[in-house]
Amino acid sequence: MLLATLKTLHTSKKEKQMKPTQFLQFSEAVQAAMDNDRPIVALESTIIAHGMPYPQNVETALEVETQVYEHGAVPATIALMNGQVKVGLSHEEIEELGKAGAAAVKVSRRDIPFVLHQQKYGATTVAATMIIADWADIPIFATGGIGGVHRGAAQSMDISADLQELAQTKVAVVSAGAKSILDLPLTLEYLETFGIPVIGYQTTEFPAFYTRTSGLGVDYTLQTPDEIARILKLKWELGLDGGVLIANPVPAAHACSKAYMDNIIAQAVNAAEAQGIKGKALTPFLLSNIKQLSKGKSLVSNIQLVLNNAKLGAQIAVQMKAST
Ligand code: PSU
Ligand code: MN
Repeated sequence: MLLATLKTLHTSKKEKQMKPTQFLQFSEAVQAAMDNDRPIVALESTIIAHGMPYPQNVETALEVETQVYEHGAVPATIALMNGQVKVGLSHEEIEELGKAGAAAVKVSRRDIPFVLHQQKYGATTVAATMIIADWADIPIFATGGIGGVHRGAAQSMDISADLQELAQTKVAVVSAGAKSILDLPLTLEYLETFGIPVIGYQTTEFPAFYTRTSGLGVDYTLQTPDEIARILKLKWELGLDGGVLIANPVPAAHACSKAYMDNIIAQAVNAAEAQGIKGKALTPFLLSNIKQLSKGKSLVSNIQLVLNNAKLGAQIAVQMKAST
């Protein structure tokens, strides 16, 4: 009886570990990297369709891919297109998605089967990109900023599904922290509650996207991609599944001033409140308002920090393969 129960438990655990690889459509470059056991960095597509205007979104997405290549890894931009889960996009596909912009569905965990079934363009958020990267066995993912606990969440309960995904999915996300459109102290509390380690890369402070500092700490400060790679491996070898947040501050030369961004973010948050913007529309609304209010100034920082994260992501992915 006990043995039967144990066997059932064992099987169900095994079944849980089975990944739906039959749904994955790898680009040639990503397939070749997989076949040759080369390092790969996953990249998201909401940042392309909803995070930046055309054509800078496409230019940035392509530069990000170049950055990953230049640091020894292969980029795998993830999106849903024509009923397929794409792991790695061609330049033409990146262009299509960038042009589609807000017409592409913003896809988080709950949206994946619907958008596949409807054969729509789906731009994957941090949460959905983590899920698909995990299906494809890609443990490193680079982006700009993650979603988090929104200001006023005690009333609205608006907490990004990105945080819950970090709690359960075995992927390390390289970001420049989070924008202060969010309640950053509550975001860090949530990460702590769900056991998600926050690593500061060469920083003791949690960066706030446009700025290198936030006045808030990180759990651990690490100095090299090699050290990060070793600790990620150790965490997962110990069976401590779930994600890790790697916080990489925007390069100093491209950081915005805190006072300037605080003022713009406050205006954007007020506009959202006045117009009653809620749910999945809130983050894109805030992002596009900030862009307009800063007259493109914030976009320069945004592009540079994403490139910087792509570089670190590639360096960590290379070390993950090197230290086996
Ligand atoms: N924050 C940014 N830029 C972004 C996003 C968040 O600074 O592009 C995008 C990411 O794709 C993130 C998503 O996963 O928004 C979070 O949306 P929500 O808050 O609705 O979960
Ligand atoms: Mn939300």
